[in-house]
Amino acid sequence: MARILITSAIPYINGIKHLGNLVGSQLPADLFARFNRAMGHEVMFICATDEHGTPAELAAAKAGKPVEDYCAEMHQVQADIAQGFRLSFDHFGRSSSQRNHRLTQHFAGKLAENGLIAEVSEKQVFSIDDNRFLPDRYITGTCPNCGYESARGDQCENCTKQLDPTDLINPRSSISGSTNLEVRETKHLYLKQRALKDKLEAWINSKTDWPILTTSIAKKWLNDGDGLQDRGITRDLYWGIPVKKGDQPWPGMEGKVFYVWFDAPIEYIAGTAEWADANGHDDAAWERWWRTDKGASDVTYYQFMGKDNVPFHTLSFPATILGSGEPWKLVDYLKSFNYLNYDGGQFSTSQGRGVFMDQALSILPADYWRWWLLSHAPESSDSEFTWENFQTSVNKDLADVLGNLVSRVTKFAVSKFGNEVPAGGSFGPLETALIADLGARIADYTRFMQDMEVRKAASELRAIWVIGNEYLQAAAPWSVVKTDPEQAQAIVRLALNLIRVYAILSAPFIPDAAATMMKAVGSDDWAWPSDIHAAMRTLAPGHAFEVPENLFRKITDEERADWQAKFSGVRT
Ligand code: B3M
Ligand code: ZN
Repeated sequence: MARILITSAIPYINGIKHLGNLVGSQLPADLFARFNRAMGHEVMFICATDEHGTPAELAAAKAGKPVEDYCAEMHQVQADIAQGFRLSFDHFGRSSSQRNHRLTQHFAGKLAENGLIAEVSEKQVFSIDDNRFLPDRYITGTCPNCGYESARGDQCENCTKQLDPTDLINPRSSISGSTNLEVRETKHLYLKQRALKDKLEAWINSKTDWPILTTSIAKKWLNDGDGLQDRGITRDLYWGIPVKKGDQPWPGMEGKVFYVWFDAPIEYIAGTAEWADANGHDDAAWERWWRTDKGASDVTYYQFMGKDNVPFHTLSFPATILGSGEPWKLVDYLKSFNYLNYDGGQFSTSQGRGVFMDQALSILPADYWRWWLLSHAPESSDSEFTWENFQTSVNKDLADVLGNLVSRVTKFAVSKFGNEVPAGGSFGPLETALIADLGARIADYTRFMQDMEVRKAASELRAIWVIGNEYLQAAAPWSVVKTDPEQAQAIVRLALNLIRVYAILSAPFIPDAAATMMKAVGSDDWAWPSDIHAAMRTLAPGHAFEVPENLFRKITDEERADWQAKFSGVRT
C-alpha cells in the first residue's frame, strides 16, 4: 500500500468556477484520488479556496459585505458545489485559516533567516482616481514580451509570462480604467529566487517523467531573458496574511500583507493541518504527509493544475520550500492541463462566458458532466466544449452503451429467472474470449489511470463497456433461452458479474452511476478486478439483485438547442 498525496490548484474565492477550470484541476485530481483509493492506497486529497488579494476585496465591496463575511459565504457556496460534483476532498480548506497564517509567516521567517529575503524600497503604481495603490492584477496594459494588449500586471494570459505591473506598456487601472496613475515609493519584501536558480534547475531537470507541457513551461521561465526574477511577496492591502517573521513583528512592514501567490500554495500544507484539526488529530497526523523527517519520505505527491498556474508551482512555491532549508515535501509529479474552450470561443470568468459549475448541476447530474469533461480533458492540446458533442457523448457512451447494458441484462434476468443470480450452464468460448479481452483491457486501463492519462483511460473504459455490449449481442441470451435455458443462465450470470466489474472500473469517472450499479447487483465488494477470472465469478448463484432505475437519460435535440441558446450569452 502506497501513500499518495494529491492537491488540486485552489480556486479563487470570488465567484464560481466554470467547467474549463474544473476539468483543469479539481476534476482530474478527484479522478486520480478515487482511483488510488480503489487500488487500496492511503490517499490524502486536499483542496481549498484561495481567499486573499484584491479580487476578493473588490468582490466583497461590490456585494456590500465585509470581506471576511463574503469569503465565509463563498467558501460554503464552493464547498456545496464541489460536493455536487462529487469531488472527494479529504479536506476543503481556506487559505485565510489561522493554520495558513502561521505557516506562511513561518516560511517567510525561515527564508529571512537564510538570507533569501530582500527589503526593497520600490515604486508602486498609485491610482489617483481610485485613491489606492493598484495591485498587479488591477493594472492592465500591453505585454512587453508578446504585445498582447490586455495583459495583467501579474501575468500575461496570452504568453504566461509572469510580470511586474511596471513592466506593462500603456498601463491603466482595471478598476476605473483611469490612466491617471502615478508611481509612489513603498517598501516591500522580495524573495531572492535568483539565488535558488541552480537548486531549482537541478530539481526540474531531475523530473524526466513529467508531462512536456509542465517541464517546457518551467524551463522556459527558468531561463527567460536574464533568468529567474526575484519576486515581490508583500502587498499594500487590508485583506491577507499580516507580514511577520515567524511569530515576530517585521519592522517596517506594518500594515502590509503577503502576496496572495505567496500564501496560496502554502495552503496545500495548511489545508492538511486543517484536516487534522477538523478530525481531532494531532500535528503528527498531517506532518507525516509533508515533513520528510516525520514520515513523509514514503509519500508520493501529485499536483493538478491548469497551465497558467505552472510557473508558480515549478518556480515560486518550490523556491519557498527549498529556501526554507527545512525538510518539507516537494511535488513529485505535476500534471498540468491546456485550456478547454467553449462553443467557438473561450470560457471566461471575467466576461461570464460559458457554463459555470452551479449552472451545469442545475441542468444535469454530476456524472454526465464528469464523463464528458474527463473524456475530453485538454491534455495534449486545448479542447472544445460544444453542445452537439456533449449530447452525442452522453447519449452514446452513457445511455446507449453503459446504461442500456445494465438495464437490458437486469430486466431480462429478472423476467426469465427471477431476482437471483441463476446457477445453470457454464462459460463457453464466447465467455472465455470476453474474459481474456477484459483482462487485457483492464490492465491497460489501470496503467493509464496510474499514469494520469485521462483521455486514454476514458477511451479504454468506453471500449470496456463496448465489448460487453458486443458480447451480449453475440451471445444473444434472449434467443438462446428458447432452445438452451441453461446456457442462457450462464450468460446472465456472467453479465450480472460484468455489471459489478463495470461499477468498480467506472466509479472514478461516474461515482453516482457506479453506486447505483453496485447496489443493483446487491454487492459492496469494490475490490479492483485485477484477477478478472475471479471477478467474473464473484456474484455466485443464488445471490440477489434488482433492476436499477434508469442510469442515464438521453439529451433531446430540443434540450440541446435550449441550453445552447441559454448559455450563449454572458452571465451577469
Ligand atoms: N487560485 C488560480 C485559479 O483559481 C489560483 C490557483 C492557486 S493554486 C495555489 O485558477
Ligand atoms: Zn505576453
